[in-house]
Amino acid sequence: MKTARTRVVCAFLAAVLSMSMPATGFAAITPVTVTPTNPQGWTVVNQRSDASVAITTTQPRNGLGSLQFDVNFTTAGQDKVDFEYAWNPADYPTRLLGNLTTLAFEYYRDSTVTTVASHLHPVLRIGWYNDGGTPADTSDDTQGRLIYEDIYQGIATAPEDQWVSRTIDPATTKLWMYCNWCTGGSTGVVQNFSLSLNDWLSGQQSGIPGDPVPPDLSQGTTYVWSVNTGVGSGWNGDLRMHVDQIRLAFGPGDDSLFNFEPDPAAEPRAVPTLSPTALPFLMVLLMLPLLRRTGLRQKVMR
Ligand SMILES: [Ca+2]
Ligand SMILES: [Ca+2]
Repeated sequence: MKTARTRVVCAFLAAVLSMSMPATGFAAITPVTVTPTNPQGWTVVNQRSDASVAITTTQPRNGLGSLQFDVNFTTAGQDKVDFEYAWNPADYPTRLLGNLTTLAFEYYRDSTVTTVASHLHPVLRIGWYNDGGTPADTSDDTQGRLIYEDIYQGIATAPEDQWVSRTIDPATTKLWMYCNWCTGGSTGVVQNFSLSLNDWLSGQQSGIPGDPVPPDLSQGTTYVWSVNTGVGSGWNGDLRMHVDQIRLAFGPGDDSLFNFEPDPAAEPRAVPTLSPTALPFLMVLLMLPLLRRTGLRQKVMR
């Protein structure tokens, strides 16, 4: 037969064990954890002297960390840095622009540091590469980026001091194009800010006279070779902004959610918390010695 104290201990242990049970339900996909020592292919690119980017614990999202961009502005044009995951298109032949099913990210704009224009936030870019329909001939190949920004969706002010989730809809979300090497070797912005991904894929598009001429992306094969997020240049002010939860999918078989986190060694040990139901049992346990001593003293004083 159990004593009263045994029953209390058993109840307390049951309460503690119930707190350690995993939560029910599963995420749709398992995130890829990107850390400073295991960056999973991500790296700093296009960094200029006023800007930095690192995984920090300053503004955690989905865990203990996120990607943190800082600009301490001193020199015009030096306020740029990107973080990028790039791959060889030959290794991922099904990562085609036309196969892109999900593109999403979350950003955070910190009002206590940021002085740049109110519409600015970390942008999201995908790198594309078109073979011109002649895989064996590189002379007609072109490449560039498609870029997401709130301002071209009619969002004039980026929210501050909160995480903002954005998902690119291929049919409706506007993406603008930068040509790294477009038709005839032309480079620069294609000034057309009203086209969706589906529009870009539908046929020949153009900017204004004098702009680089993008390829007709309905022709040949257009690979995606990178995903990239970054700040600047030309923003001309200080900033602190964060990014986390970048998701890139080419159908259900190639679906990645990148979660930026500190190295495991930097993670504090989890401190178990007590549920309201367990607290009374713990208090009884802790007070048992005191109760016994108090009872003994009362006996002596009688
Ligand atoms: Ca070619
Ligand atoms: Ca995170």
